[in-house]
Amino acid sequence: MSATRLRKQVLTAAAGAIAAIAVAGGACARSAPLPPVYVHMNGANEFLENVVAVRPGQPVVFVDQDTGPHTVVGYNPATGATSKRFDGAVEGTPGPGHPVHTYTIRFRHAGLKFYYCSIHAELAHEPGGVTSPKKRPTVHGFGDPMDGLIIVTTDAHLLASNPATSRQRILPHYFGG
Ligand SMILES: [Cu+2]
Repeated sequence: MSATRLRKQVLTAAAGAIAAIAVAGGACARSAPLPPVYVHMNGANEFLENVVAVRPGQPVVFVDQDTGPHTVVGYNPATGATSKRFDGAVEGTPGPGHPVHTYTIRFRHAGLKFYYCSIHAELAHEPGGVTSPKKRPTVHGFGDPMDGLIIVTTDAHLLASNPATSRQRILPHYFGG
């Protein structure tokens, strides 16, 4: 075998090995996706886990275990503008034994993602220039506006602070559970 041909074979083998490592690395990354963080609506016109922390790219799954529909709309407290991308809606479920509806969103960058349900809350301009959700006057029985906050972060302490229910897709004792 000539030296040139030998070198070519070695290079080909090396390239193959590098490609195999790249494929294995990709497969490894895909085989361990970030588990979703769940936010539940289960009958009180509130987001049960109204503050959660997630990693960039980690899915947040809103689960409607209520009979009624809800929306999940991002807004900017500084400007009052609502988000075009963070704009979800979930249908209610008729009762036990029926499937639940969900809405999933991921955020690429770290930051604070405020949201509210436009059915049960409305945005109001506050003194000082901030906008925050208020309970809709037409919604009875609940004092708090239906809103929440997603903290997108890589901070391990924040990520470990999520309530235990945020790791469960379906909570028992509610519709769909
Ligand atoms: Cu709602």
